[in-house]
Amino acid sequence: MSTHDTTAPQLPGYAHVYSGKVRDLYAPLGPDGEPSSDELLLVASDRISAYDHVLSSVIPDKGVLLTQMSLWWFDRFADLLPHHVVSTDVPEAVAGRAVLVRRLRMVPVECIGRAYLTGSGLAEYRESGSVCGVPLPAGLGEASRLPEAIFTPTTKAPLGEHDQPMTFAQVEAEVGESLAARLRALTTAVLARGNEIAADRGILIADTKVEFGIEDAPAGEEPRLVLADEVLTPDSSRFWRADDYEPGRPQTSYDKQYVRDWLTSPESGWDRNSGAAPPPLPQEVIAATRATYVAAYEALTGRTF
Ligand code: Q0Z
Repeated sequence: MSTHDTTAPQLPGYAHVYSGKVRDLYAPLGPDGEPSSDELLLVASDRISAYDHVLSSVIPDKGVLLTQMSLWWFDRFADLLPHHVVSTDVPEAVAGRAVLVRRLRMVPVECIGRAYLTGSGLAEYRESGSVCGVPLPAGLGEASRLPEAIFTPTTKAPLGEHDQPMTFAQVEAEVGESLAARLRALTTAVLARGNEIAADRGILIADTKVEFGIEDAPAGEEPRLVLADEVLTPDSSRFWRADDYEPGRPQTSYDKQYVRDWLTSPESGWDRNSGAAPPPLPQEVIAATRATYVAAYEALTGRTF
């Protein structure tokens, strides 16, 4: 099994549209040879990123594990809102790690929910006592659990640039009051329910990014929101181990801790601040990291991979 091919595959019958850090987007070709304008093929690769770099090593089965996790979550939110998946019948080369989806108009806001305080949210709280305009109680610190899940949206910056925090009023100005209120309610509901389900299975979900598509409704009705992209995976969320949770200090990452620890160890010979590409990962780091994705998938779904 190769652990080094990080390029987007050519897929007969599909036109490559776009590649993100770890996922690739294609448009199915119609009988006329033209790309479809109403469907997309979303492919999760085995690529992994760390410290803002896509690594030259891949994690075998990561794409399948994250895709199957998203599909499992979509079913758990079926009573809240529809999702974008049309079919899991995809080319053999991407079996299990691709979904055919409805092409939607994407909400132009990063919908972030937070259940625990860390990262940029914690930094903002320490400066102002609030995050994205949401006032929080005094005395919170690293990894504190919030009284309830909050909505902390950011701008969608182009690839490579950093997203900026938005207040709720800015989201309202961007998408309208009604849609903004629904985005907030749905983002916090997805995270709150995600944590209710995951807590029984030993996982805490500190925060998450939820992507919504918009579907036009008949005249006079509100446009419909559709759960799109991936949902509550370790790539879109911070997963922590409930067993090791200890507020007051940074928590270890459920999935990427071995990668980060090795990259920042003297053994890697890599300087995070040098701008140089990180070196390939040793086999044992790849295997240990793969095992964390398998463990998260199995703990959540109760299935054996
Ligand atoms: C998702 C992304 C990438 C995978 C656009 N249902 C949809 N309709 C329209 N657009 C999207 C979706 Cl999911 C969409 N992304 C993010 C980028 C690979 C997903 F390169 N961008």
